[in-house]
Amino acid sequence: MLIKKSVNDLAILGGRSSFEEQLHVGRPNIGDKEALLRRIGEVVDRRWLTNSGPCLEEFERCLRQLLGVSHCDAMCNATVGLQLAMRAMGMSGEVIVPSFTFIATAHAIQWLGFTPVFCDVDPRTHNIDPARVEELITPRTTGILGVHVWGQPCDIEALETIARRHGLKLLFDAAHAFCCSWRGRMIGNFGGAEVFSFHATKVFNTFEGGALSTNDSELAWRVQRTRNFGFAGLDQTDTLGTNAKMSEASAAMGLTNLESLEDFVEVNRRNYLAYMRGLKGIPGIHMLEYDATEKRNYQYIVLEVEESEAVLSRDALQSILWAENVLARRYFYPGCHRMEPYASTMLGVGSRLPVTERLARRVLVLPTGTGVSEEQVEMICGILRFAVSHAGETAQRLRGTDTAQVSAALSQSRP
Ligand code: T4K
Repeated sequence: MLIKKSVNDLAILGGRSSFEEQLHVGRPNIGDKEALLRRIGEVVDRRWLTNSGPCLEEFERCLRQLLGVSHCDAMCNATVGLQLAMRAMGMSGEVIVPSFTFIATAHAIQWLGFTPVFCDVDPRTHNIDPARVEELITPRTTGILGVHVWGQPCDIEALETIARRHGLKLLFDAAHAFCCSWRGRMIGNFGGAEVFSFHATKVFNTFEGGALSTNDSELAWRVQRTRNFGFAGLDQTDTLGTNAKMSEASAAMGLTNLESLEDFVEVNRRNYLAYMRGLKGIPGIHMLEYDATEKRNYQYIVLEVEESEAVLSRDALQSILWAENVLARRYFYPGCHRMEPYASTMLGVGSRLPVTERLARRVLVLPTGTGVSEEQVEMICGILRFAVSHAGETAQRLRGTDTAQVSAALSQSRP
């Protein structure tokens, strides 16, 4: 292990990087390669590559069983899954959504020609704040799109109450929450529907992919129709549809990765505990704690940096880590409301989103997953501890360095 003895040993100040290879947030977890190749070989031999083949049917059966839900339809990705869900649920006009989420959530609404109305989040959970939802409801509001950020469920009960009281549809973006529970029941069972992402960077991936789960049979039927161009039979459509199908290769990856899902979560949990130990007591570094009494996938290691205590800003710490080849991410900087096409059409919206704005300045997400070992976690914690314990000198030496520029330059070196 490379030991930093003076600030000159920090890679950002000319020292050697702690890691030879870059450590990413969201390196894919991949199960048994032999099993995957065998399944893909069978797909090729069958010459049945997509359109509800045997792999997809088996995969959907496994998903329903795992989630304890009556319908779970695999999709090409979560973004399109959210669009299908909103259409099938009859949303229109305005949809209330947090700004502290990946841009896909807002874009899914806007893509349908609806208006995302950005709501602030709870500073403790980073999830949509039900206390702020009601004040945003107008005669044009038709739905609430909650996001289970970092795999921590929203305040489902409070959102259900508001939705019921105002006759609104309730949909959950569960992109982060596969294999998580709320009050002992699996995510996938709540609201009108929930949408998972199985993107490469998620705890469980199908290369690209996602799934929509619901206990509403009519809704599921509409989603199945629209997923496949609206076909009701050969040469016959009965509604507007799109192509949101999952291929057999993706379903084969899904079946294979399901066999290792418990291992993936266990590795994440071990890394999470190693981070907890390693970061304990570092001034200004606060790690998000998961509820150990519920199922969690521990896919995101989320820090909040309090600059007044750490003496280094979140951005400075990110640049320090990047120079060491630890590609920490500022999810969800700068907040959807500050990204286009929203920033220029929703001027001033930030003033009603103080928590979102604060989190966008403070949050830093660290690498985990099966591509990261506990020893590497300890090294990452060691770098952060060293930087913060030498914060005064480090900050002084970094003065005049545009840390954003350092990160931008380093990002060019990505594969
Ligand atoms: N709702 C929420 C709340 C979401 O977080 C997301 C996606 C969605 C909806 C939409 O789901 P999908 O439509 O994608 O199913 C990443 C993911 O691309 C995105 O799926 C995810 N959220 C978001 C939180 O993170 P970026 O822009 O940070 O991705 P990128 O390409 O920088 O990948 C992250 C790191 O992962 C890279 O540093 C390298 C590594 N990586 C990535 C890929 C794709 C690999 O090592 N191998 C790979 O194959 O958004």
